[in-house]
Amino acid sequence: MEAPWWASAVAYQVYPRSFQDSDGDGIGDLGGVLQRLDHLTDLGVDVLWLSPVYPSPQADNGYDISDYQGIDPLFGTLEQLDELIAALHARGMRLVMDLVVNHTSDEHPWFEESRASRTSPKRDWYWWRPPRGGFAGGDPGAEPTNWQSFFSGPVWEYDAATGEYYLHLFDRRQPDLNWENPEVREAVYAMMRWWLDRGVDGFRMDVINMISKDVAEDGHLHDGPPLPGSSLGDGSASYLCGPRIHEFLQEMHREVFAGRDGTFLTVGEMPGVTIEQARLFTDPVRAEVDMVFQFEHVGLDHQGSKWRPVPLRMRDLKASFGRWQTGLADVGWNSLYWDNHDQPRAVSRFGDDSPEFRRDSATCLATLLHLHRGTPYVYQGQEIGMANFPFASVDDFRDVESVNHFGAAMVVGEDPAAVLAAMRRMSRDNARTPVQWDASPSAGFTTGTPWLPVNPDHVEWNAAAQRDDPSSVLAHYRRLIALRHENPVVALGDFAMLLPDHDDVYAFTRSLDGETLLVVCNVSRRSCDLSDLLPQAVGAPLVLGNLPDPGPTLRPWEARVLDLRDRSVA
Ligand code: TEU
Repeated sequence: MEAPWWASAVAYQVYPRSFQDSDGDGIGDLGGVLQRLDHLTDLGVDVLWLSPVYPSPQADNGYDISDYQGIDPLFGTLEQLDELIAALHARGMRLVMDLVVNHTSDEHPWFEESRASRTSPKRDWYWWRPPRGGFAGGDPGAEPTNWQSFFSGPVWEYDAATGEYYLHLFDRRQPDLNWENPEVREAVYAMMRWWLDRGVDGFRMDVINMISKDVAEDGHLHDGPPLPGSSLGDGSASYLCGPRIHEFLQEMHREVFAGRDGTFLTVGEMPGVTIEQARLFTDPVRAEVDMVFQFEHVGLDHQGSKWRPVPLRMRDLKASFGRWQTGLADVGWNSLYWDNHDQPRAVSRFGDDSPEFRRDSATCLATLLHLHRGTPYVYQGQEIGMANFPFASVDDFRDVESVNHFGAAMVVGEDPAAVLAAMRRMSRDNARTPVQWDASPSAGFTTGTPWLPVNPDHVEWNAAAQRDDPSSVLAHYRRLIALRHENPVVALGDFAMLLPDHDDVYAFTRSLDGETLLVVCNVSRRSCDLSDLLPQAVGAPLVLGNLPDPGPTLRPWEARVLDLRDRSVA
């Protein structure tokens, strides 16, 4: 079968709030995205994934949508979105919109109608349940199930007016839609068709593997195993890849994409998805989604909860990436990412953001990731080596996940300093500080006061300083993206992991039609002699590297892509 276009494509994620402000209100917007398109062209990316710009009360920065078919005035107008579609297409890029349909905002008219009364025609569009038997509504323990929300506390919110609870896997202001109801599904598909008719090229589907819940015929939802040290439980078995998930995605594909002219991209964001499930989701003959966003590798540096970070062991990362490469080798497709708007900055998390190694570790991590099989996603600012923010106090955080977590941790008597330390390391706000365009006081992001402070390191780390510097992180990303476009081995080659147990060196080969690339990355501060470890690497022609003058010693955070073909011929 012919390789799909996205096998050699690279996507770039824009989190509009923090990308570029065009009207001085301190919040990024569509006008700002339009101003910065040259940056994307210069990088050479193929796809822009735009995080939500729809009308929203912004309880979760737009992942709480109150109107699926509009643009929030905070971000601009529908005309500007049309302009963006046209401008991207003119530059040969595609636009992928965020599709957030596991839940809406509590201010969406659908939910307002649903909560109005128990007999509302839209009552069943959401998950309403009576208090647990023997309990009065609102009492502790009266929640219909014991599930813990992703954003702390129970997933159920009591509505005194109608005497029932509604389900929200995320914040209480993000009620879950009931996908069991065919009217809900039809409304979502109609909305998706409306966006495709406007010219968008696909969707990144937010937590799409959570839309099917395991519900008994009588409507009962099941408690999950208790979480240690909590009165709540883990409900994930009831909502991750639930019983009808494949049916729903196949139906969506049929109703929205089948028979439509054009090339589209569908990306399923799927926390907790297994390789076996991912194969099913992305097997082209099943017609569900093109690729998954999976979370295994970003779960290796914490235990149980993201707020309990532990050091990453390189062999665990290799084992995880290796399993996914092998598991989707014949069938299916994966996304490749370190960073996104929910993750701390990779150079601080997996690399080394000390002045000595920041540039080298940023380019090393980039090389490692981009040489895997899958579609790489570059998150805004990653391409200039942006790092975590030096948060001083709990008042510096804006993200609902962090703010809720701190509140919940204080209620159960955790040590504030320890909680703050974990938040500094793991908070999503690390990813959300403004993009550092230049060295000016607001980094070229805004003429006003940025909604989240600009990282003070922007005086040194910014796009303007890197644009014409061939040794910059930015220039390195440009080369990696070009390499995927030019070299079919990078896009399609078979993957083989080398040295699975080595703590400092991450190495693998990619092979296609007699050509082999050897990728060798030193993911540590220690130098390493290659002659014994990987003799085939010594003297092999360099396709791409992140340090000048490669010799027999692999320097700290050095990355090399080597061509083994010439050697086997010689
Ligand atoms: O995130 C899904 C998700 O499960 C996690 O990444 C979660 O946001 C959190 O970081 C876990 O610690 C998606 C969006 O990407 C995220 O921004 C939204 O907040 C969330 O869904 C709800 O829409």
